[in-house]
Amino acid sequence: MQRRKFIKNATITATAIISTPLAASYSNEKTKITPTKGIKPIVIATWDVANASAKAWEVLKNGGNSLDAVEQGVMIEEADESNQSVGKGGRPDRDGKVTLDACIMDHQGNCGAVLCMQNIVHPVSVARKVMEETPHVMLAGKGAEQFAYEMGFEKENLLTEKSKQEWLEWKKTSQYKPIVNIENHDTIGMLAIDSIGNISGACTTSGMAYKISGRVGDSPIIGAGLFIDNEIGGATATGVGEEVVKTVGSFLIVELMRQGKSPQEACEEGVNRIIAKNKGNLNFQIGFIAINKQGETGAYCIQPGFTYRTYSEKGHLNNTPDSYIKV
Ligand code: SD4
Repeated sequence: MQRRKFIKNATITATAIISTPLAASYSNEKTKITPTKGIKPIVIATWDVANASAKAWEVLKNGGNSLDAVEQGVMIEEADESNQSVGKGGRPDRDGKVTLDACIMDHQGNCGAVLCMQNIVHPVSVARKVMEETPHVMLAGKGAEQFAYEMGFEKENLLTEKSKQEWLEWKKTSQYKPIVNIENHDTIGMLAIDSIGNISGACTTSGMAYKISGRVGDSPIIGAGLFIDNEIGGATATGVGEEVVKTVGSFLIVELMRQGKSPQEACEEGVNRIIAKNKGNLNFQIGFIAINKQGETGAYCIQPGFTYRTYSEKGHLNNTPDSYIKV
């Protein structure tokens, strides 16, 4: 049976580079919270991804839905070769292969993901196809790539000359040091709430630079790198994915909002859980952003240096959240 037919006929229920300016001053004090007033529609995205948030806003402003907004938004970063953490131009694994992870989740709780996929510029769109065209949630490696070709995606070399030269340089010492902040460009997690109040999210990355071949982080893992519950809100993560996976970070934040916390309070608690597990060794970055059903937003991170974009009728802002470690 042709694979495409199988997909259609299936009856299975679908159910970094540490820049090391670290350890300035640790603080356990409660940080001052300035909650963002609720507003809809709105898009919120990790890092200073102005073109991506502008694209998502264009979709929302024209009455588009939140799922299209987040997909089209993050596609901008996937195609941007100058962003070396996402899509084409992403830094390779230690063997020189660019492997991409992405996921997407809609307001009905549907989701799709691709893990460790090569040669396709837009993993988020393949993830959406997994969600919409198959009875599955995740496809990995060669299977994901093969599925992408069957869905009409084209093969493309993702290793740009710049990323290749940097990798060749790295190979001289082969020291694995996850980057804390790649200023302005990093894994993109995006959440949007549209004018009828539906929330969707997407997350896409090339993962940690020079990772062991086959390594997958939090970004394509529903509940870790991204989670949406349309009754409550959504959350997404950036940073060292292993730590986010261990606390099922994005799911945790949504559940904390369900218990009554604001997006800001929930992000702080999510980061604090990770800090509690890593006492004395906070030599890494984690940043969370979150949105609730009212369109209120929040964000928190371990290290200074993380920023996030919001775009609503109030304007297009590059925001600097509070961090656990102070400058
Ligand atoms: C990962 N969370 O693969 C991603 C990488 C990232 O900032 O967000 N870098 O672990």
